[in-house]
Amino acid sequence: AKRTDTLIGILGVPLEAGTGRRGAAMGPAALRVAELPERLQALGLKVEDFGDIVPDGLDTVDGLRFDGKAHLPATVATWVRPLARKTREIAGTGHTPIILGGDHSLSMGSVMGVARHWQEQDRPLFVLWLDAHADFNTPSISPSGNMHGMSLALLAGEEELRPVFDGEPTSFVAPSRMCVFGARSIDPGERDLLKKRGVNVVDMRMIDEHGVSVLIRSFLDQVVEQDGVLHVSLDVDFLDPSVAPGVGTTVPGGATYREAHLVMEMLEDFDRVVSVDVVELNPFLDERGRSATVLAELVASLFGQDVMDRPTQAFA
Ligand code: B3U
Ligand code: MN
Ligand code: MN
Repeated sequence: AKRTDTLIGILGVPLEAGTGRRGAAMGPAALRVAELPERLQALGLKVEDFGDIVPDGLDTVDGLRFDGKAHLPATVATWVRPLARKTREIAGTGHTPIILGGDHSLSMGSVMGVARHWQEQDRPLFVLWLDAHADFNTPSISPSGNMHGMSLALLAGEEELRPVFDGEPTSFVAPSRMCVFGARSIDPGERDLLKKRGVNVVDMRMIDEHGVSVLIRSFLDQVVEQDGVLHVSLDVDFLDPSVAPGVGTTVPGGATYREAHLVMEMLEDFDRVVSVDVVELNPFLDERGRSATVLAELVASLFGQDVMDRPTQAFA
């Protein structure tokens, strides 16, 4: 189904300070080389590319250290603060933001921005976190200290992470409105915290038993019941490494090419996706652009690329 009235706003975030490994800063460039914007244009969408975001100066985040328990938190803050402002602005002008990463710590900014926008509109925002990991650590429980493993915890409002936004509240998405989908690597402390906060976690065992379609549908039904809107955060490692090898932390047993496309197609039918992040692509580790191309195809699928132009399924 074509959606010619959708106005897309693309924004690159060449951030890699949230990972233990370099290369993700080349992600936005690789996704543009894979013609992600052109693929959406070819579907009839209006696409505006806002280029790459410029971080604030390090002097603006003095003293952000988390007692040495997090790796480069000040640098991450210099990116996610302006990103929150910019994403809110892009959403405010009626664009559907598509944020090209960059590591997953960027979602601290992108989701903060869109969450504030939708709060002004009195629409509950839900978050679908397509990822091998839950990214629900805090500095005191993280085994690695890497900030990309903490973004969802910040968005759920964990007090400990508030300094990233200079003490501002970060609880704009209720944990019950978050769904981690595709999980297969969760740290012990992280697992306890997820349970305590009541985040929905769909792991690979559930996907094997029930299939992606039933599980995605039951989450989307909740969004519809509460008349909400949906942010989709797509981590490359949601996919199996054989499909998308271009990522720093490969975890075996991920989603297949077909499962991932089915999720995207269901999201397109659903028609309530208001913003998207594509994160963790590491072109330095990719094989001849394969992963970048798969991601560009998946985003096209999410915005209406299909084989038969079938009528949209009924989502009441
Ligand atoms: N949970 C681990 C591993 C990890 C999280 N996200 C990624 N890796 N990409 C951590 O470092 O917090
Ligand atoms: Mn992630
Ligand atoms: Mn991950």
